[in-house]
Amino acid sequence: MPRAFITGITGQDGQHLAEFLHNKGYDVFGLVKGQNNPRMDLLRDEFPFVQPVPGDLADLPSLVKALETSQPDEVYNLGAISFVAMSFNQAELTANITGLGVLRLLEAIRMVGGTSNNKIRFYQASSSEMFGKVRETPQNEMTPFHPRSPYGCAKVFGHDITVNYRESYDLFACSGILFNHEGPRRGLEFVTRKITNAVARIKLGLQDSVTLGNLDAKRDWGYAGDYVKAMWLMLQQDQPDDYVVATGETHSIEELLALAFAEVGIDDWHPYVKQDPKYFRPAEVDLLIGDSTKARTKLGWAPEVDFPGLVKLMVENDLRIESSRNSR
Ligand code: NAP
Ligand code: F7E
Repeated sequence: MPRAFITGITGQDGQHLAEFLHNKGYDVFGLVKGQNNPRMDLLRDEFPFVQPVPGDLADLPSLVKALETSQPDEVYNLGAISFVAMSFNQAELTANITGLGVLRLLEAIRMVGGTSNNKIRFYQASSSEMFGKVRETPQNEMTPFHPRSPYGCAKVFGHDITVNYRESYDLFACSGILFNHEGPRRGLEFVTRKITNAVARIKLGLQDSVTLGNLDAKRDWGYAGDYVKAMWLMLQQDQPDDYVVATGETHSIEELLALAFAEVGIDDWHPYVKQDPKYFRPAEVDLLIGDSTKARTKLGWAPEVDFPGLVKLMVENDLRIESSRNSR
């Protein structure tokens, strides 16, 4: 059986990828940080097939040990401080985990896999946030980077060091430049889930309104379940390469609000939405839209869930969760 090691196993993508690889017959190992990680229960209950391995992206020896224990054929680096807003307040931590963490894991792979004929295949979770103040629209693999947050800067380092290790040490290292992808497992701090959860709670009479920041931002939002397939496909190719993964459509937060509220029968969302400057960022990424032609032609990848389908999926899930939580 092939063996996969995933950092960020407790996050949204880690959960989808673990499920996907398990269904493909992989032995799945996942890096879990902390001495009493609150998400261990989730792993044990919902993903009993995942073998947890202790460690932290800030700690090289723990990564070496984790690779020695799991002996993976494929390593997926999904672990990161991934919340852009938080990266402005904890920039050094973000640089250390989201940026330097990639370097540590690549070094661990070189140490454990050997420097020549290294068989371990590596996936780096790069991000559309690297395009930031976009130089062209839509963005593809050749578009120059102009990050607008400490998170974006750390991801540029992670991306560049992945390319550099591929070119310097002949590692099979790929970088997936993924645009926003969401779903029922998305953290409540991100705008899509914040909205779908609030809509469910408003419908059930559990809250009156939702307070947001910049409503003008536009994103290319896809479904996380579709995007983890692209990660895996990258590691099945003959040659390592980098790919943009996106839907090619962009939507505003106002469109998201309209769809989410309509899903529960509310035609006018305005009375339920407030704004607070505390949710605005020091610098914004205003318009992201990805050109994933390379992934579509070379990997044969295509998204299956469209934007209205994604919003529906998320609102229905939050209605289910909130009603069962409040009927106990
Ligand atoms: P997420 O839900 O925020 O998950 C982040 C994961 O990183 C969690 O499992 C977290 O563990 C782990 N982590 C944090 N600090 C760590 C550390 N010091 N050592 C080891 N692990 C650590 O993120 P996601 O949405 O699944 O995204 C997965 C990856 O793709 C991230 O690298 C993100 O930056 C990148 N990305 C995401 C998107 C998107 O739209 N979702 C788009 C492009 C790129 P705990 O649970 O223990 O905190
Ligand atoms: O913000 C605006 C906010 O936090 C989206 C991460 O997975 O995708 C994600 O980063 C937009 C921004 O995601 C609120 O200003 C308005 O313009 O949901 P988000 P993100 O910043 O796009 C990229 C690709 C990643 O790589 C990241 O890891 O929504 N916005 N009002 C708000 N955002 C939040 N969170 N909360 C608000 O109240």
